[in-house]
Amino acid sequence: MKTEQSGLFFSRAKKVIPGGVNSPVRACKSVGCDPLFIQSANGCMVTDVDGNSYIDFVGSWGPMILGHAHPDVIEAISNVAQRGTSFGAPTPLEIELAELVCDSVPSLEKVRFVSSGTEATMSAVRLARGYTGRNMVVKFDGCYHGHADSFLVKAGSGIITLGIPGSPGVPEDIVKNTLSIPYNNIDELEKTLRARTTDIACVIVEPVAGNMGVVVPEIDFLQTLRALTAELGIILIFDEVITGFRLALGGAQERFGIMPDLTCLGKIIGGGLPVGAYGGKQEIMDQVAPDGPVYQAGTLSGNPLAMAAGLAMLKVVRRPNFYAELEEKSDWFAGKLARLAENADVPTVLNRIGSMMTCFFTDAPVRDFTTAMKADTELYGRHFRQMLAGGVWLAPSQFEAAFISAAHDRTCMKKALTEIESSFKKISA
Ligand code: KE4
Repeated sequence: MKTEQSGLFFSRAKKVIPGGVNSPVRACKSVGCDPLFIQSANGCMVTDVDGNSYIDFVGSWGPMILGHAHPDVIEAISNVAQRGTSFGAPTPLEIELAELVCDSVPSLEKVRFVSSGTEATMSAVRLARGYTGRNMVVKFDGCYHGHADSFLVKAGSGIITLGIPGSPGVPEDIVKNTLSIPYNNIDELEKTLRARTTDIACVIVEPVAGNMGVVVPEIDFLQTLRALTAELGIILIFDEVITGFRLALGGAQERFGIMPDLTCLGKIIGGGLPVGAYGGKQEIMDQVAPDGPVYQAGTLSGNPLAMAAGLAMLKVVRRPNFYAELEEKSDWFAGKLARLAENADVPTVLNRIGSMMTCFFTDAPVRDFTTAMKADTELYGRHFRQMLAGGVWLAPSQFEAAFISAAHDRTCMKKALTEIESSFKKISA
């Protein structure tokens, strides 16, 4: 596999961009290779600058649920771009997308658009603090909510991928207000919330964790979390940046039937353009400026191109049977993968819900950060490189999710499964 052009671009990039990338996990440091630079993508395929094409299971880390370059999304962006790209003033497109998002996500009465998932979660936590007058935030080990200071405590995604404990530059004064406790541990949750009730503004949770690899909540974890936060007057924030419009039209809260007080969204709602959003009960959202005192702002919030892309994306996922068809193909693929994992010559455990999944290289169930961290990341690196050589693009980290899109068909999924079977054999040798 030729990678000369990617190599040249990487050398050039490192001269002007830290690590040669604009987001650390793209550097492929944990999987023992240099990043490939992408030229184009279409459907379930991405093509690098050396002309190599790959079946894509990263999906831009979640947004590309339709597959790449969906014609409706491209047409919507092109049409709106002809009329200008940003006005710094409200547009009808923002209302249309807000109405569609609120109509789709069960707990949303009002929503505010921002430009990233980090902005969404950061703003939701500020709102919870402003609304309750309390300062403490409870999160869960291995969950990742973006790179705002409050969240860089035992976080997932790039933080565990790079094995960094947190981050320099985050003042002790900030992190002292963040409590991180084990995911799926009801006893610890109840003990923490009851012990610090009057200090805790909110609990923020990935209702399905995607950033320590996929970890599904155990049956009563989310129900207990909702009951306890309601009883104790603590704001419950569902970080659905990954699960929103992924696990169902209404995200994890629809799939599990649990209503948070605030929801954070991102990725899919921008159709591949920079959009985040936070929303929830009108009573809470009306505390946000300019109506309320909780300040949050953004030059490009509600950007017309991003709104158009998000609208085009949501109109497709709202079509009848979209999620039923995505579930069916994901079921088929995960069933085949589970059998390969069971018969693999290497210890593997598959965690999967809907169209998101992670194959952990470990021999014990993965139910939280501690068990996820037992995975053999060196073996995952060998698997990643083997799959890349076979024309399959996986997340360059054991602690991320693989995604199936509407563009993945039986042909490409069968090819990927063949490569997976071959890789399991080769890496165990
Ligand atoms: P962004 O600021 O990256 O748009 O979103 C932050 C975020 C918030 N909440 C959840 C549950 C998330 O998964 C993310 C970002 N996800 C990672 C990958 N899992 C983004 C990839 C990257 O950092 O490059």
